[in-house]
Amino acid sequence: MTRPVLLSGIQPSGQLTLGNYIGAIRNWKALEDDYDCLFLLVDLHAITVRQDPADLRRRCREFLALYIACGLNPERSQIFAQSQVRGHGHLAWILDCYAMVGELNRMTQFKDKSRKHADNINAGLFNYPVLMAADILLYQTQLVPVGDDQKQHLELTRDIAQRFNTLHGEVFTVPEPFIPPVGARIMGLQEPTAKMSKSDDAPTNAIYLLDEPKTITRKIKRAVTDTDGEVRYDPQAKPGVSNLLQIFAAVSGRDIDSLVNEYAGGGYGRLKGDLADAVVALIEPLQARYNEFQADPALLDGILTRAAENANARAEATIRRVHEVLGFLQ
Ligand code: ATP
Ligand code: LTN
Repeated sequence: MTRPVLLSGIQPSGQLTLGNYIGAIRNWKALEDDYDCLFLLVDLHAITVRQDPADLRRRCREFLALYIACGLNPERSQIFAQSQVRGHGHLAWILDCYAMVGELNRMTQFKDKSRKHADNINAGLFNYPVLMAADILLYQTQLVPVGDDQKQHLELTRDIAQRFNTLHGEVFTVPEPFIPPVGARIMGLQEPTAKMSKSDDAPTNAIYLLDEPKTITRKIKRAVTDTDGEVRYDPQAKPGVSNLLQIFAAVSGRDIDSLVNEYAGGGYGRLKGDLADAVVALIEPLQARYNEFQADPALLDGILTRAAENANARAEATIRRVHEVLGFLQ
């Protein structure tokens, strides 16, 4: 029996956060057995922002080691770098001719990143969602597990696929997003009205998967809350406390109501202390496994190379079909 295809990606930029884990990686693991999975280190996407080459190379291995430490199975799933399969850039060019400038102009990530990197608003940043569409459509993907911020890109991918199929026949599978019901948008600890992000300049705003346990505890204890002292879930009026409750629900598997019942009236101290313990209990074993994998670079490179070979063959099949319907010489 062939399993449906699942694909997702993370940029090898910055350091992986608890937001990446809750919004993306742990859902990949939960779905891994039921799908034929491809997990990309999207290095072509990462260079839309300037990267140091040595750091980029190091991070690709580091992220892979963390994925395996989080429980992904490289024997079963294909984990590789986007740049190892030339078809991504190739299909992105073709799909550029099926994506409208007006559509790309509406992408909120483009607007945010343009504001953040005002000195380098390059064309890659603008075309970023088309490369993401290529990643997905190249493998006839059915399901794409992502955090809430990627929903708009997924909708664009579906529109591009449908537009292409209407003109040229059923070439692409139209993918569905998978957005987790809890934890799809973990906010910053210091700035709880903006999402926790792995390439933020303010390290106390994010919990990194490789932070030392005492650093994690300190960051959670210093997280911004408010002054009314009431443990209640209300993201509008109480973004800080609501974010802590959301993180707690995600890492403990409990629902927010039961946490509110337990901590109501107790002030924020006990909530923060218990949350810090729960996060550390999740992350400590993961770090121990990470250190083992990191000590074996040959193992990591072997995983990437094997997966890239597998993915290349699959990508070629789609590209052949695309060339045929477009009238390119074979
Ligand atoms: P960067 O700051 O480098 O742009 P990022 O932290 O936004 O990075 P991405 O590589 O853009 O991370 O995203 C990887 C995956 O993690 C995506 O599926 C994204 O939706 C998810 N994700 C990122 N941040 C969060 C968050 N704060 N809460 C939930 N999911 C998140
Ligand atoms: N744009 C995504 C990363 C990404 C991705 C993908 C996610 C690139 N290609 C394909 C899912 C499927 C982001 O999180 N910034």
